[in-house]
Amino acid sequence: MSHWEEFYATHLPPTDFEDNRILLKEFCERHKKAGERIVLITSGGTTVPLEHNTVRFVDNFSAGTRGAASAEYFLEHGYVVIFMHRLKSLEPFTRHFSGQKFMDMLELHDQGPNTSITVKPDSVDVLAPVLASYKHAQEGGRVLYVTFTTVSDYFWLLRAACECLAIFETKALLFLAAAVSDFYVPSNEMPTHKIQSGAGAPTIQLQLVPKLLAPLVNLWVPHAFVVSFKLETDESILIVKARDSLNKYKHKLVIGNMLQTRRQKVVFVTKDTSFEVSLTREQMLNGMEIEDSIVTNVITNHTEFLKTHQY
Ligand code: PAZ
Repeated sequence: MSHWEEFYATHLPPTDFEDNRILLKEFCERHKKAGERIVLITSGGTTVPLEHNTVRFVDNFSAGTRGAASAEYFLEHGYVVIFMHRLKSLEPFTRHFSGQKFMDMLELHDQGPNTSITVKPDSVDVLAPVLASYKHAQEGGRVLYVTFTTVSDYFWLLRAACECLAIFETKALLFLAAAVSDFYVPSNEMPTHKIQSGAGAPTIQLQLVPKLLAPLVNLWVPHAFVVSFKLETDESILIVKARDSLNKYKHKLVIGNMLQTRRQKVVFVTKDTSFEVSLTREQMLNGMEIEDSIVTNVITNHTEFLKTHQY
């Protein structure tokens, strides 16, 4: 049994798995009939529980900005979107109004029984286009939201999504932006209950998470256009690691980024080329998002691929 098969054999699916599988199947079949292009976006970080009744877990930094912003740009370009994200991470559209930002857009007219709330005039310009795009996506059923929390949930959901996406063949694009843990505590080595401090500091042995890109590219969606992301903190190894990944898994594109500069620049790495996509200081000050350029470039690559790989 391979490492990834062993993982599925020893980890139960999440409780909402069957419901999500039905949603994914229905969504894919409906849009396949309409002849659409589809993108699966994974977004946000996975957790690694330390106990079955989880009180504590290992987590990572990802807020899901990349995935949520990219989903909006893919919708703008006419793709239908499966947005597979970490529960409570950023989502397309609502990300613009998270936290206090939303409250600050509103005005309260406190007039006793006739109290009303309006959107401040200068916020209408921000709210209106986002609301219009949200309504278009929602009313056309163009986006499906499915969530994961743990690395094991992620594994189950990713395979199920791929199995449904396979019918799109080359028209399916996978945009794997989630920050998936590389290490975990296997289910059979995890204590059932909260780790007690009375026994002293625990020694926790993490193991390597199997790499799902191998079965994904070779077995689950062999005709799809697969894009993975690679995050590093040491710039000197970024392109080398991205190329290694391409050589190993034979997918189409790796987008490399550095933790510190990921909002300003990324590097597109293909089998034979690498080029930087970046924002100027002025573009950043004007509120432009790098995901706009990332998605435009990815779609150009997908379109080129479709010209030569259409069945
Ligand atoms: O979620 P976010 O916008 O804060 O960060 C995005 C990102 C850095 C997680 C993504 O661009 C990425 O590189 N994902 C893959 C990480 C990795 O497994 O190397």
